[in-house]
Amino acid sequence: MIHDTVCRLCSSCCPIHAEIENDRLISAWRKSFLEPEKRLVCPKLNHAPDIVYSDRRLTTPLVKTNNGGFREADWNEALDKVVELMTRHKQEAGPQSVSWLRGMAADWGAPWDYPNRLMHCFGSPNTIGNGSICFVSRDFAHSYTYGSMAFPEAKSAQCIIVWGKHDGNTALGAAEGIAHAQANGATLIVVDPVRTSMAAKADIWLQIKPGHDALLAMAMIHEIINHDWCNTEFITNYTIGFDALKSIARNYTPEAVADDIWLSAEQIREVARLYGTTRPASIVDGNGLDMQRDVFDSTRAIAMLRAITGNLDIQGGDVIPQPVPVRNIQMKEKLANGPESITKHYALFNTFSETWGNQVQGCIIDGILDQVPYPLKMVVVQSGNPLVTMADSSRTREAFQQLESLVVIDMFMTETAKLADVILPASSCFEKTQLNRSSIRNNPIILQNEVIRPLHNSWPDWKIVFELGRRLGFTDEFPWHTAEEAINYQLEPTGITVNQLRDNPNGLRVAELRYKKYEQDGFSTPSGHVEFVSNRLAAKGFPATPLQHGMVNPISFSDRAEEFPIIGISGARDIRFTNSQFFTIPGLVQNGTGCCVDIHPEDAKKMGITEGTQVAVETPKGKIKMEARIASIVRPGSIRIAWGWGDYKPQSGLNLLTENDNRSAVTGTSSCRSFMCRVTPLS
Ligand SMILES: Nc1nc2c(c(=O)[nH]1)N[C@H]1C(S)=C(S)[C@@H](COP(=O)(O)OP(=O)(O)OC[C@H]3O[C@@H](n4cnc5c(=O)[nH]c(N)nc54)[C@H](O)[C@@H]3O)O[C@H]1N2
Ligand SMILES: Nc1nc2c(c(=O)[nH]1)N[C@H]1C(S)=C(S)[C@@H](COP(=O)(O)OP(=O)(O)OC[C@H]3O[C@@H](n4cnc5c(=O)[nH]c(N)nc54)[C@H](O)[C@@H]3O)O[C@H]1N2
Ligand code: SF4
Ligand SMILES: [Mo]
Repeated sequence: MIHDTVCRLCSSCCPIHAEIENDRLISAWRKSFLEPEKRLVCPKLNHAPDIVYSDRRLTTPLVKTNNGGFREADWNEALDKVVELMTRHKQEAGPQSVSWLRGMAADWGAPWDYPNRLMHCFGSPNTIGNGSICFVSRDFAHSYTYGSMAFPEAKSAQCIIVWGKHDGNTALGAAEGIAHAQANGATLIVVDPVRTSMAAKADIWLQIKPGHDALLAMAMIHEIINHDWCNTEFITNYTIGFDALKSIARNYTPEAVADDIWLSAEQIREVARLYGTTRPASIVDGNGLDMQRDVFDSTRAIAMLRAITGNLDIQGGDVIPQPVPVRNIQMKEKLANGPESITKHYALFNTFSETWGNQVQGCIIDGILDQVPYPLKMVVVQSGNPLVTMADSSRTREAFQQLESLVVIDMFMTETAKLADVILPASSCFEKTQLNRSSIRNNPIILQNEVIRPLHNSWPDWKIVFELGRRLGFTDEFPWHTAEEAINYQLEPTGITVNQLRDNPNGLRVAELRYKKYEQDGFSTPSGHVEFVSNRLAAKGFPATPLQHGMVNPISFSDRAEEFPIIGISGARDIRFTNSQFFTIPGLVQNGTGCCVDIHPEDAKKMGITEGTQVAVETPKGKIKMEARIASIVRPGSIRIAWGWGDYKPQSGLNLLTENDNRSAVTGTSSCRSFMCRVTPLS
């Protein structure tokens, strides 16, 4: 039988077909608007049965023994133990001493709302996501400019700028849209310090200096205004603060920024001309901006490029979403007059959206190690592997080792799970029904379906949270015994039910697709207009317009460039893996190829390094070992380091090199993307 569902093996949430026989997953493949021979194939999805039926899956709850090992437990005992720990810490140090830390794998829609609801009932404001380094800081920047994150409709664009994104490896549906537009004659511009396969296919590739995107965007804004390529009608009717933007951008002419960003003034002018004069044009911004301290200003400046050219909310431009009016089930009201969140220093970021909440995960480490702003005693880690994926792995490890109580909800025994007091085995994405964020942030709603029953003694995440809620005494707040009941409750305001979604596997729309919604509705900002100047930011002492007060050096350890002369770039999300996942799947790991540092031939020669040499990469924070790959995909003086290997090969964990000390005051983002380092051959 062929079933419809959504793949959640990475955050792209591709709609898929799954072939099931006798409750067993046989194979799965992506749905696509392209003819079969043009479709992109995902190796992770091809290996989905190997992942699901891996003999390394956690099969039953585990409880730590006195000698530091684990013993098997049943769900009753394991959940009672979690309740006992949470209750004890609440009595001793207050409910805020318990935190719920979320990784990316369980999704950010309903599966993010559930633990928020649980923790709010419990009295703790500390459900924390990793959004300060993934997606949410960009969402914040878009939202503070025009009310919500705009979605590139690259598929029907005539000019596309891919800015710090590598969809060919990370979001195959989006990559198909870009390829389709290119085949129809669209111009493709890629802004990336690395010559990715997307950059290789581009009409223009801007090999920008890592972390310096805000300067490029401001120079383009200046150039477009200077040549009158703006959409004057849009600016006059739907924006505020244009004169201020114009005057600040004047400080960032192509000539003024070119050397600092490794580009020529001609290159900047040409890209500004193409983007400024081709309609419709869309900009695909990505995670290359996210892990930079300056992400908020670079993304705002890019957002403003969309606005001055009038590419907002038009077909083939960047579209303002039509969110699905689901019920907010987080029960934040339970926290009224309760303790402040451990991320309280990021007040604007914490409150810019109804549901994102707290996203500065670095605060967890401060709470454990420095008791700042107050002590954390217990963390529940769900669907994340912070020991590998959080910046500054040594400090993160120290913190989790010192932590009094740790619970981990995962499918596999990770570096993080090894430190846990209780491990709860989660079901895979094929074993559970859920409502993902990609569905509710914009129409249509597409349901992720349970296509096989939960394996072994694993439970779906929703069931774990609901059962924990009931055991903590919140029986009224968690009345649901199936995923369907909970989803129907959340969907009630839309009039759509799970059954209807199952009857319409390609999705149901709550609202008809409309462009230029601003003509009727304005933008969801305080002024109702696109805001080139933000009074909300100014009131809190932040730059009202991007780069109003210049830019600090965005690259970590720049003050120690004499000892650490090379720029390290965390990059190369591999199409076979998702962050720290799937390295134990034999068909995907293929003898470990890919665990390497890309070094330019000129640098390699100077350093005495040849293809395959084992090298050490070092920063003031730590050292890792990898193999050298000689490749002119990076500029001399910079290297690209493979991402995600730290669970499988702890000595190759990239975040041993990164820092969490210098964070953006607005979004708490540290620059775990770009840092000064040195490379030495080991043999
Ligand atoms: N230096 C550097 N640091 C980075 C990044 C980088 O590129 N460079 N990337 C950053 C980004 S964008 C992100 S999103 C984070 C990712 O950080 P994490 O979310 O910690 O990353 P993953 O390695 O994907 O960990 C997911 C864990 O969830 C488990 N899992 C999978 N499916 C499920 C499920 O359905 N339920 C449950 N309970 N568990 C499940 C997996 O086994 C895995 O252990 O890392 C960030 N850190
Ligand atoms: N196969 C696979 N797919 C994934 C994931 C995965 O780990 N593997 N992770 C999922 C997750 S959690 C996320 S957030 C998305 C991320 O997906 P993407 O946004 O595509 O993220 P990356 O591939 O990490 O980085 C994008 C590009 O940014 C470039 N870059 C690095 N530094 C800079 C810079 O300073 N400026 C600019 N302009 N570019 C820079 C990198 O070289 C890279 O080519 O992918 C999701 N999908
Ligand atoms: S890109 Fe691959 S792993 Fe990610 S959601 Fe799509 S099919 Fe799944
Ligand atoms: Mo991410």
